[in-house]
Amino acid sequence: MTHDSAALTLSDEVAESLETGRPVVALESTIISHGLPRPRNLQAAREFEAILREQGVTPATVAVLDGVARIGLDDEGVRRIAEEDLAKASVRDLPILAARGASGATTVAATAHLAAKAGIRVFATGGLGGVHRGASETFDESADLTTLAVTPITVVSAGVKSVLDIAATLERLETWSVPVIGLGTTIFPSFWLRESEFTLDWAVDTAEQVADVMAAHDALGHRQGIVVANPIPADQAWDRAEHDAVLQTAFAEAEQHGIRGKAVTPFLLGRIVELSGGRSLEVNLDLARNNVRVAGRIATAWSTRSAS
Ligand code: PSU
Ligand code: MN
Repeated sequence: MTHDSAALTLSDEVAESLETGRPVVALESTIISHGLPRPRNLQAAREFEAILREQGVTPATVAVLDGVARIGLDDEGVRRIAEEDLAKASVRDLPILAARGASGATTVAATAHLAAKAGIRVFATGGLGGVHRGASETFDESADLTTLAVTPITVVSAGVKSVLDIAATLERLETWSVPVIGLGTTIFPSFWLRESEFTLDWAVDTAEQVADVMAAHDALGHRQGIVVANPIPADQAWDRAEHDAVLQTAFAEAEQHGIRGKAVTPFLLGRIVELSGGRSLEVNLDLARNNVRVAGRIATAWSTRSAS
């Protein structure tokens, strides 16, 4: 069976799950190719998929391979996103990769865009991209935000990394009318830490309540994404003092080396892993696994609701 349209190819498993109303969760590939070091990244990509399968949820890892936007990868595809030096592909790169038959790992923006086009409603990532510090001069704001303004998908994220300007990121999400809901908390998490100094207006306690918001959002005809902010459990969070010290050094180095634009996020993530002796990586993996699990529950609640 083929599920090709001009722009997208769904794996058989993903196509069948969507057709029969079974739960599906999209997973991004940039976190694998640029966000986590090799060889741990391959193991992580497989683990994220396995967590969903254990919940009876179909994983749809998204990437562009040889010009084809793939929704759901086979073993070889997962290996490629972990081991090849792929381009970091945001939404604007998609037509270029397609026309050239080239490959790329999709960011939150590109993954959300493609997954929503395929009819997937729930997506798990580590941390959302956002407004970078100094953006009032550099204009560096992730397309993750503008894409969520026009893309109907629920993204589970551990907030945004403390390397970003969190206040500005939350302001932009407000401007674009993207709902932000804390899961069990009104404190916006900051990726490796459970907290930030910013609070949210709304919290829910269960996946079913997230599905209720999704249904109401649809009923109102809203077409934005929804951000579910899922803090890392307290016993898995990074020590704040170490976190602050490592980030300060990584920032200073990015500045010294003149790192700019789309290279900033991968540079900082890589240096933070090195400077923390791998501690930040463990936290990153824990929070991502946690988000995948929660996304699985939301997708299950959503498919149950849609079936009734
Ligand atoms: N957060 C992570 N790891 C990552 C990213 C975010 O914990 O690898 C990636 C995501 O793919 C996100 C992208 O979409 O970084 C944002 O990059 P930029 O700031 O250049 O838009
Ligand atoms: Mn950027």
